[in-house]
Amino acid sequence: MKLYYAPGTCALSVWISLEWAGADYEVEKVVLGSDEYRKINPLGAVPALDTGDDKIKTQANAILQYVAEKFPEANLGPDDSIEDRFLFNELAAFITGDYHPAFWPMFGPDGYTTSTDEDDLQKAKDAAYKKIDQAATHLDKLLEGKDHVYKDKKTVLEPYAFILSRWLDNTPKSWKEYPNLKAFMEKMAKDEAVQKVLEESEK
Ligand SMILES: N[C@@H](CCC(=O)N[C@@H](CS)C(=O)NCC(=O)O)C(=O)O
Repeated sequence: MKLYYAPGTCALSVWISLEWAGADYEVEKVVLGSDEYRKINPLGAVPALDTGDDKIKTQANAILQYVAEKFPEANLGPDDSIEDRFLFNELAAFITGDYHPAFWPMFGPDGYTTSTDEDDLQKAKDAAYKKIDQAATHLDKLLEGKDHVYKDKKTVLEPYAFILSRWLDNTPKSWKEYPNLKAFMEKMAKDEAVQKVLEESEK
């Protein structure tokens, strides 16, 4: 399979998950939103995963859950009961539906106001910082007294939360200021696959 990525993006969470899963894969760096990449993913966004069939897979949450299911021996998905699967889906929906979009006006404030005035663009970013802090505070609470995002096990949700939380360094409040998140980030930073992906993705 082939993962399309760009440095620093949420696609790195899929890359780390593929490493954790022991998958046979390759990666290709793309230019977000470029005409060439839109031939792969018409939305111009990463991640996209080519699994060899005629439909390229997109959407981080869906791809991460696909990786977990494709490599069951790596045990990176939810436990079996309906309550366990609900909890996993609830966390995944929070990361993909609340946490990730909170950052969008920070990265692209011009998508959130029709004004081109610098002050207005800054206001869009400032509004984002508030939403980001709310979501990061929620994640910090979820991690209270825990080493993992989901229950007491390593899952694909961890690289997802980790990669997005690195973006907090572009806000007025670093991840270091959320105590439980800080411990989680420091744990993840020691992981060999995480280190490998961060290094290779910057080449
Ligand atoms: N809904 C998509 C959003 C993906 C997304 O926003 N990816 C960012 C990088 S983290 C991106 O490619 N942005 C560039 C763009 O949308 O043009 C998903 O969850 O996979």
